[in-house]
Amino acid sequence: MTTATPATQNKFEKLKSEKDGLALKAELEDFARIGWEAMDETDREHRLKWLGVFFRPVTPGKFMMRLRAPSGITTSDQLRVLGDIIQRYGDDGSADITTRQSIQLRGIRIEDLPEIFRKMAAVGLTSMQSAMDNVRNITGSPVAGLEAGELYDTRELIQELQDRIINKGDGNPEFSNLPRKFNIAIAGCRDNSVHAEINDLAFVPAFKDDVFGFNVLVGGFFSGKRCDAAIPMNVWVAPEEVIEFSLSILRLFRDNGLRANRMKARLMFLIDEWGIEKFRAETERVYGKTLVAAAPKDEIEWEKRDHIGVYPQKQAGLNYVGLHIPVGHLKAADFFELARLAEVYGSGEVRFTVEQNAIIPNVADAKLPILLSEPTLQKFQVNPGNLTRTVVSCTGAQFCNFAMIETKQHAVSVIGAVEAKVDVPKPVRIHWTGCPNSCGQPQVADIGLMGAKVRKDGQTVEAVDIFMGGTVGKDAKLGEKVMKGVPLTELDGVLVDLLVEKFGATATPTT
Ligand code: SRM
Ligand code: SF4
Repeated sequence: MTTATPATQNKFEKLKSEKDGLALKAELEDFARIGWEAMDETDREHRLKWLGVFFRPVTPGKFMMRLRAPSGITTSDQLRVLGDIIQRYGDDGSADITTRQSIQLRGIRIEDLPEIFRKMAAVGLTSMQSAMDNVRNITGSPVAGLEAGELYDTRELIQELQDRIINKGDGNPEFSNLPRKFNIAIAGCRDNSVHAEINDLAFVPAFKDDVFGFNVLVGGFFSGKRCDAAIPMNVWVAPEEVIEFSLSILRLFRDNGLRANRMKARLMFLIDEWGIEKFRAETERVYGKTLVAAAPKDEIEWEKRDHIGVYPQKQAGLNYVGLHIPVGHLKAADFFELARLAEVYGSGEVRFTVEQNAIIPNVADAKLPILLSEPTLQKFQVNPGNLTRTVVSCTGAQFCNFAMIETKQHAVSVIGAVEAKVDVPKPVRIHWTGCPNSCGQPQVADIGLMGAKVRKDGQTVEAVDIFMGGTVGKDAKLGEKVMKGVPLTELDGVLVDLLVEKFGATATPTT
């Protein structure tokens, strides 16, 4: 491991070397007893994140919990437990679907943590190692195993990889001290619904000599200082090699990744330092087997889809139904309702997407009309407007202290106002993110909005920088900043103009 001497270690390397975040597992009962104010500050504000629990400076004492949901898959039992956990916090209790297909709970009190962990474990839920210098939720197609045109059902692979990385939820010290966060995506469909190219390690479908496998991309990341799409590593792996190969990359990163400066600790900086040839050779050394050169072509051929609406599955007579969840926000009652719908109409499963929406799989043809007439589908629609349906938003200022602006409520109100003014012929993907950290992925959107502050009439006001040109799936490319500092009060007008000029929108006829 490339370690600095204690005197030159940055704050995070120091706190990690003093005590592993996983050690807090054994201290939860103590924390519950003494309360958050009496806790050691470093444990409370940093190390708890190894268990997926975040102190929120914006709402001190009300913690956030980030779960893991490999491929975005959950069950009705799990959703009921999540609803139950937040219900007791009244107005403080809420949740959000994240841009990595997972769930974050809010309002959590430290005194309840031991019981919460017990309840979650009983239904197979974990938040282990979901934050800080760990591997984040592993993304995969939300319609894996359902989609007629899929090339490979990635569900088991993703679950097994997660199990190996976090030791089935017990925590795994082998991977609890990476130089920085690490994102993995495994795509088995032709539409790249996982945004493979923005992950540190991504597997995209590719045939080598007619055998199915994956081409490997490495180094993709977004940060406040730099954003890069992942680059090809010139490696092809068969499905059965994905896990050991991924663990080898993690070991390589753990032992060689740059640690002195956190702004330069993501995988891409190691690739920069070594060059991709050396990076490949070193991976081969750690993997212990000869790596196979990439297949000539990635099988990413379809336009990006949002999975909202009703779609026939490959299983005859069954459908998956994608529900639009406005900015991914859920209350306790919504969890209970999604669980009920999934049990009554489907197979008890609900899946989440990187667009912060939900899918109910396995709905029989005969049950479809009744499901579609459920009152909940007025709120979580299957056919929202072309702008509303694609809005994605990060947490923003309501809970995130990095935020320059409030995002989720603005996203709903601004897009609602714009949609009332124009008709757009097809969905335009609009992503909001509260600051340059880019959790809302503005660089993959048709129109990306990044929080900023500007001076207007002598006052500092909330604004956005506008990004355009992001494409995902076929010919993926990161969007670029095209406008700076548009005050939120002027944004609907600016968006209307952009939609008319670039996306064929027309003014809504007035009656
Ligand atoms: Fe993120 C930090 C929320 C996806 C890049 N992100 C944060 C923190 C933890 C900051 C904080 O402590 O307040 C945010 C928590 C706010 C809160 O209370 O919710 C936060 N990030 C999120 C989520 C919840 C946004 C959302 O509304 O969905 C997403 C959780 C995903 C998950 O389930 O794990 C989330 N964050 C992302 C993504 C998108 C992705 O992974 O596809 C990115 C860009 C991709 C990447 O990481 O390469 C992203 N978040 C960051 C960064 C910049 C990373 C860097 O290398 O500098 C930070 C800042 C940091 O880590 O120091 C950050
Ligand atoms: Fe917070 Fe910024 Fe991430 Fe939004 S983009 S959740 S404001 S860190």
